[in-house]
Amino acid sequence: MRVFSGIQPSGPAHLGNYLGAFRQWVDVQSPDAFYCVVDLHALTLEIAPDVLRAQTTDLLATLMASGLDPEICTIFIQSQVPYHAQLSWLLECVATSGELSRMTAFKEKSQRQEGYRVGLLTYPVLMAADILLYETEEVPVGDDQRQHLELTRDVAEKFNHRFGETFRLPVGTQPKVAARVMDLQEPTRKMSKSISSPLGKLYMFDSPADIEKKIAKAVTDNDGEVRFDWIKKPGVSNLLEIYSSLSGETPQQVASRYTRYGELKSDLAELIIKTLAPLKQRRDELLESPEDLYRVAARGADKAAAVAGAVYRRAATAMGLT
Ligand code: AQP
Repeated sequence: MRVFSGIQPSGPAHLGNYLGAFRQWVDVQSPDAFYCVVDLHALTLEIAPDVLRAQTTDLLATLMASGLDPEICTIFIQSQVPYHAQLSWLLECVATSGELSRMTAFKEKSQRQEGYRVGLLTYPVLMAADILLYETEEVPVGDDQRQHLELTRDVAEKFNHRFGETFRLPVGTQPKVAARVMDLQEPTRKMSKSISSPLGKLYMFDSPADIEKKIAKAVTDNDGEVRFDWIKKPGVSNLLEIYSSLSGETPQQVASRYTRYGELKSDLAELIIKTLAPLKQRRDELLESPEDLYRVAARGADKAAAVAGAVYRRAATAMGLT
């Protein structure tokens, strides 16, 4: 099964990235799986060059600390494989501005940038290129990426229809629980690296004291009942779903053990700290030798380019490029 997925180095990874994406990636890693730090996507935000480089390195270490093994799957950095940007241009000449301006992420993020960058509008096309270059069958992602996946399929279908069968149509897969981890302060919106407030997002490698503080301050409600109900109790349901994702129980089973928010929160904080501590240790060790991480990425880029190059040439030829 050919698998592709990626993460933007727009900040350190948070709990949503880990539960919604990385754990699925580890579950389906194989020689046919390609995982990518999509640094070109991060350029759509205001980001200093040295920060972008440091965050890219940090995410390579984070992915490996989360369990991705470069001896099993391919791990690489998007900008080191030029076919991503090249295919993106070809697909920009297929996608329409109407399709792109309907994307929810664009609507949200463009409001936050005065005179937003063109890349913020077109990055879902780059994402389509990322996926289609690997003849991907399955894209393990969080629930927030459904709309982008739909666009990828639409663009591929349109291309195939106009220029002949070129791209395989991928499907997205989501975990059963925690496919959309919500902001701890605004539990009706997803936890996000760039949009959530400092208390709203819980980084994978926050200190134990910060994890305790953020979970303790997580917004709940006033009725005091521990019950799983996304409509009436989004804050508590978010905590229950995170708990369930880490413990393997259902959210309802977790809820049945608690009568007070305080106890649920302190046990959840403890569970998060216990789960992430060994990953943090491994990530810190990996960051001690960044040259080894870059070697892994360079080897990954060579393997990725061999696959992506063939698909890019097929698409370019189909469109009439010589
Ligand atoms: N809150 C979330 N819950 C579950 N999964 C999530 N993912 C992101 N947020 C959540 C999944 O993590 C993978 C990598 O996402 P990304 O960082 O490349 O882009 P994003 O979805 O736009 O994530 P952020 O945190 O919101 O980043 P910014 O703020 O920079 O845009 C994807 O599989 C995603 O579904």
